[in-house]
Amino acid sequence: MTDTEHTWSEAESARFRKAGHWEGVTFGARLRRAAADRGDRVALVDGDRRWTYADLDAEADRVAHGLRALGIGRGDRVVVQLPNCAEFVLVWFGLQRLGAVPVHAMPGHRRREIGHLVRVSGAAACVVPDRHARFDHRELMRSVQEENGPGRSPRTVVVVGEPGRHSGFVSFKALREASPSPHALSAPGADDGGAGPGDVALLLLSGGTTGLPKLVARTHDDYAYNARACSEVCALDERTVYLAVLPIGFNFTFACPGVLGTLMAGGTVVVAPDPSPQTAFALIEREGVTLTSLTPPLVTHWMDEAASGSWDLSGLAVVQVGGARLPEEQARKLGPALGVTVQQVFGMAEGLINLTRLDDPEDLRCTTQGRPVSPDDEIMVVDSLGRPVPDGSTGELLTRGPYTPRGYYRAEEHNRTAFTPDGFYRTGDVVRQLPTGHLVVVGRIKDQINRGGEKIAAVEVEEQLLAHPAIIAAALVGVPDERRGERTVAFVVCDGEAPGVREVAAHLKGRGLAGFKAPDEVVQVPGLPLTAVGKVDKATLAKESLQR
Ligand code: OOB
Repeated sequence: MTDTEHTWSEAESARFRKAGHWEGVTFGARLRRAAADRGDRVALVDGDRRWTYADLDAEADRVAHGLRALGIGRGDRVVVQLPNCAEFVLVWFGLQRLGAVPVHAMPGHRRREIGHLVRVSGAAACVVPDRHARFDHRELMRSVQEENGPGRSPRTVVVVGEPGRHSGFVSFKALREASPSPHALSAPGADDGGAGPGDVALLLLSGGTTGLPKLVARTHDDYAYNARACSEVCALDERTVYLAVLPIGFNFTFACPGVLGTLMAGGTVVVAPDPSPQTAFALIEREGVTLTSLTPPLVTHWMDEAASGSWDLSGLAVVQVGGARLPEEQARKLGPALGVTVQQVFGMAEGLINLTRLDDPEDLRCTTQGRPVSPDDEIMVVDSLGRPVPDGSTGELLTRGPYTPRGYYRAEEHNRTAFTPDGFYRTGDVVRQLPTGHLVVVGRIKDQINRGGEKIAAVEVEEQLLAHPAIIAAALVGVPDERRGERTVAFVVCDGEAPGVREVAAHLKGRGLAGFKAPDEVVQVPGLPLTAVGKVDKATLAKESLQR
């Protein structure tokens, strides 16, 4: 199987090229051109450190040179698990320069998620911090290597910070300093390792509904279009200063329009080391930030801090909110509270991005989740039998288009049900489409919980709950929560007394699961209710938990 098997047919590709969506330029080549066109403009800011486009280009060469010396080359996958820091961007472009493929991991991922990413992608290397949020990522890498057996992947670990005593771990500093000079790579393929625009440029992690998360392979052509289409809707230009508040590897932060959209428009990306309003507001003042993106749970904190009146946020023009449904009331308050235009973003790692337009009437901006960014995004709203519903009725959203690949990466079996035979992705989201084309997200049919933008596949957690000696049956359910939109409740059937929330969290942590997947509440029940066809009746469980 080739990695580009789930991309578009030759006829469709020709259509997207002809329409001008796909420009036929790799990310490595784009950076080279940007350095030539606007080398002295500031591209990236992290604390006191600044990189112009020329610096970023030279840095990509240095990193590429160092990685190449470690045996990494075109097509190799490299898991990047870094917190918000400039190194994420430097490593990302260093990999692009080699034609290698970054796999975007989240800082909160642990042994189970990282081990899975490494195995599915067949990663040659991982790039991690030494420690972050009181967690030692070197230990995590060591246990992944151990789990995969002697000599198994990842064979190389690059550490931003202190590599420690682990043999074979390389420091990022040493790696980049080993380069003899900037522009050390020699032609041909000096810009992108000889990668083609239709090749896979990166792998994104899907929110997931299955026991093990799926990966989405995005090509240079499609992902650049994703970023550019969003950037056009947001009217970005060289004056744009984007603040990366959410995890930088999250598709929303990275390319909707985010980091890539800003760099492609000639603007400046500022990295926020944490999402607190205090940190962000200080950067907004100092750097003249014009655009940022948030998930709904951050909105309240930001409004509270803005109300203190001690910050000058006058440069900030647009705040995007997405990843989970933004309640209308908050949408209406946020604009005036921060003195900005609020833009709703309904997107997915699988492709399709919807944005409210900056000049949409206020009602549309506050009550809808936007409309597709590309004129060639196809939308279908269907009933449970897959038949289109009448206009304006609710149903499952299916989509196909120039930046929505036709299948998950190396997931043949899952693809048979996740996509229709004619290539539409079944989002699992229940929506209603207005005559203006705007979508309103009203619910979900996929077995996934959206905890304020953090996606949790119920089965993944249930499988691990069953590994607890006292738990006989388990169902993870999302119930409404004021702050996060949803919180998780684990209903468990036990032999004897049920473990408490803390014990369950410790158990899941011991199983290597990311911390945000631990249930917010554990409820013991004598048995799980079943539907007429014998599935666990999660709707009834959710209702019961509300009545408690
Ligand atoms: C973003 O991407 P993912 O892959 O973490 O999650 C996608 C899912 C969607 O299928 C939907 O269920 C939910 O997250 N979602 C929203 C939403 N935005 C995403 N549900 C309601 N309202 C919204 N505004 O979450 C993502 C990727 C790119 C840009 C923005 C978000």
